[in-house]
Amino acid sequence: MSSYVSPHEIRAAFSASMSAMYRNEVPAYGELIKIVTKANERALQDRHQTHSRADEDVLRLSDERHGAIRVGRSDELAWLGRIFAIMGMFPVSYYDLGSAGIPVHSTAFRPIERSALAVNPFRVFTSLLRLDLIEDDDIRAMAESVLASRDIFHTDTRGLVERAEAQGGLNADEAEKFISCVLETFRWTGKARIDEASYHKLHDQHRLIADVVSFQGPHINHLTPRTLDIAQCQSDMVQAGLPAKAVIEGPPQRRCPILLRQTSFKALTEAVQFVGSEALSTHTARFGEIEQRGIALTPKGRALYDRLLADTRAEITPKADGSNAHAYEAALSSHFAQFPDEWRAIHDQKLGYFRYHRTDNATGIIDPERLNDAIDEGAITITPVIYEDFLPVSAAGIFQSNLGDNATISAVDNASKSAFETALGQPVLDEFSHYEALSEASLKEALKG
Ligand code: OOG
Ligand code: NI
Repeated sequence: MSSYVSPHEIRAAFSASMSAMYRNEVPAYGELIKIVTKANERALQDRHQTHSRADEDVLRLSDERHGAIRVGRSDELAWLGRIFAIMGMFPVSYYDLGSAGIPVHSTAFRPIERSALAVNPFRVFTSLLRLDLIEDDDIRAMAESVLASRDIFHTDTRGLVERAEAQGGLNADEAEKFISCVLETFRWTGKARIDEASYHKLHDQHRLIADVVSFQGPHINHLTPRTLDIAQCQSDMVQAGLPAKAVIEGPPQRRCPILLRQTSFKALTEAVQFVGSEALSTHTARFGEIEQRGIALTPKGRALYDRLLADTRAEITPKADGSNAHAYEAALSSHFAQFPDEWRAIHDQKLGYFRYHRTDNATGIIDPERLNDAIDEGAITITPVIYEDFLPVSAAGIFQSNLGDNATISAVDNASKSAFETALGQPVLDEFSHYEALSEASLKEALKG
């Protein structure tokens, strides 16, 4: 018998510690959790809602959240990959934010298996700064040398990672130590490693560059609980006086939720002490976000989603001050009228991934060709597979609203998944093949006699 703590338990404990730390650092996050908990209770009581939403895994809801961090060096990313692996979190998907004018590329570390997600679905959206996109040579060199001299990890972290890898896990004492060491990496300190003039030079290139380069480590920049009713939360946020973002990112409100809808409250202004200065200055980077998750789409469904979103944005781009929010929402809804809003239609047109369940009405082996008849007859039922990943256009909108809305570099079209994987030291999982395999496996099981 192994005496090692399961990676899922380590992840759950880490997620809880991170949440407690962030609640302390950013009190508005605590407010947000209250709003979400209330809205979720209400949504769960509402039978009609319960019926029409994607209802997989609601049991894990109260613990569910994702966080986000940004790092500056390849080896920082690679070590984080090893750290997250010890918590049962693996890189899924490559997100290129460069095309949206944000100088990073990213992945999300998350549990992969359904059973692991059910224990605790904590994810961390992790971005690597692309210094190659800084145009000014001197500033790029300065950023590189500042980053080169930092160590974002607690002195004991690497040793614990190596030990976990060598022995195949961590015992209870080691796991506890590991969690508290790793937590230090994400803590906000308010102490910059550079002087204020250098900070402003970086800031003038892009606020994100200043956020990544100026500090000791990748302070957690938001934590996001999952809600079943984002529209309700958005209005509750406004009521509670939280500085909510003007529009909800992602698809419009629908009966059958697809992918991911997200909104946030804007970043706080926090005190910072720069090198060589007694007086405090400020930095804004940390915020709160909420999300509502719907069905994972197939490549065909995703292409339709991407097209409808692009069509909407070609017609109207949401303004940061919210002045055209209603018009944007109306345009979004009108374009998305082309996206079927019945589970059966989404299924039959192969736009989304479903899990299949055999019922007592089924007899014998079911011919895959007769799948839709079997569903009509009630021999097989379908439930949507929840989307567990992220959307680059939404992510860019979230970055943007929290970095200042003029904060873009010139958009670049040189996404580099392979450079990212080289930096990470491992490949990222393809989300589509993963959902496909999950859906296929449940179908195979359901068709069996
Ligand atoms: C990450 C923004 C992306 C999401 O939910 O799409 C993200 C960041 O601001 O570092 O978290
Ligand atoms: Ni987020």
